Amino acid sequence: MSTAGKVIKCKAAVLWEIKKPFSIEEVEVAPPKAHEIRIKIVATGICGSDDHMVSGHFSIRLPVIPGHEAAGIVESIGEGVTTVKPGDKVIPLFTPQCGECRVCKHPEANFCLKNDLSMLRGTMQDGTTRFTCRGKPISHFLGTSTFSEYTVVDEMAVAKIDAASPLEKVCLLSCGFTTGYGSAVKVAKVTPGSTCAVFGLGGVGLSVVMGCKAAGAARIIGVDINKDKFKKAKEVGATECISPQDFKKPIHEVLKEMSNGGVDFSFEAIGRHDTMVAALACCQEAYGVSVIVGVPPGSHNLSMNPMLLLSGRTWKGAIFGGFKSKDSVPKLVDDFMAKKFTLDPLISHVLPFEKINEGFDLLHSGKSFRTILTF
Ligand code: CND
Ligand code: ZN
Ligand code: ZN
Repeated sequence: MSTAGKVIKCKAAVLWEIKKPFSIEEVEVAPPKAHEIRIKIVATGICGSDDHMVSGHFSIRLPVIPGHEAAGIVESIGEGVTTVKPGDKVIPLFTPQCGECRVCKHPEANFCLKNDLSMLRGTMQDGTTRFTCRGKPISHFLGTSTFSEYTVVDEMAVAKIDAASPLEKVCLLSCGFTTGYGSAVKVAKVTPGSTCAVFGLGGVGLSVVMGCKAAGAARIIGVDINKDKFKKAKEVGATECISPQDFKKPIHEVLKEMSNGGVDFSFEAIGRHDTMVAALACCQEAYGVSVIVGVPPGSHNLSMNPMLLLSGRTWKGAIFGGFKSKDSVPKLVDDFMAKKFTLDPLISHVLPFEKINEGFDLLHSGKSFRTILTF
């Protein structure tokens, strides 16, 4: 029996209070309105940004259904949807591509003005929600809310992908891999023979390492306080790994010494102010490029010495690896299917969706790179 046009009751992980475990609830998911799509989520990854939601760094109204890294199958479409049909394999996009705003029309930029990361409204584009639970409306997360068996997304935030793609792997192209890889190849534009430093070797940082390697970097220095991350980082391309805790000197000085005066490219994939400044300071003072990938805590300001930039360094940041989402994700899936890169090293754990809290425990204890939850 078709579910199109009807409310679907299904399970979802609802965050009722910050810093508390998720509760698996039965939620009601309303049918998609015009230009919206309802998706059956097949697999969803746990990203550091979902954890920022749990820790209270995103001021989205609670209760909320987080999750922004997933892949699934279109269940039904709203009026006027033309780019997908029921049964299509799709990836939800936490950075949409409306195609019409000045950012979408800019040849390089990708942070579409219709994104929900700036305003954190926690709603669909029309300002309302499609989820209810125990009679209460539930907020959306970055327009995706993939910690639910079914979710509703705007058409501008969905990419149709190859029907043969394995959803439990390509879900990583919905955030972690794309964000890290693009930060290296597209945002920093890492050059062959260069030296790179990557701060943070979680799922995003490992993907930065993979991007640096693909771009032909000669040296890739991984930096993490958890040495258990080093083996995997070396497997995917890091040539050396160091822990700041093993040195008396500040880590940026250690890296400058290791690289004869500063690395060519540095990346912060942790989300801390001190490491963002250290990553900036460790790159070569006249031409080094440093990219902020990690999401900082809340909306606090950081202080830095402007001399770090006056000498010639470039400091950048990017969401979703600088990729225009709806255009790029299908191509990245094609590249994955053509074996141009692999996602297996990123997947450390696969758990049934109901074990989502265990997945977050693995992230907190530093044991996982990416945990994929399957429905
Ligand atoms: P994850 O928690 O897996 O990795 C973080 C890594 O940093 C871990 O290996 C830690 O051991 C390490 N670390 C923590 N503190 C320090 C420190 N002081 N010095 C050195 N290493 C440290 O997270 P993830 O890889 O999923 O995400 C990383 C960041 O990327 C996080 O801030 C997340 O919010 C952000 C991100 C950004 C974007 C984007 O579009 N820019 C998209 N998704 C996630
Ligand atoms: Zn746009
Ligand atoms: Zn993410």
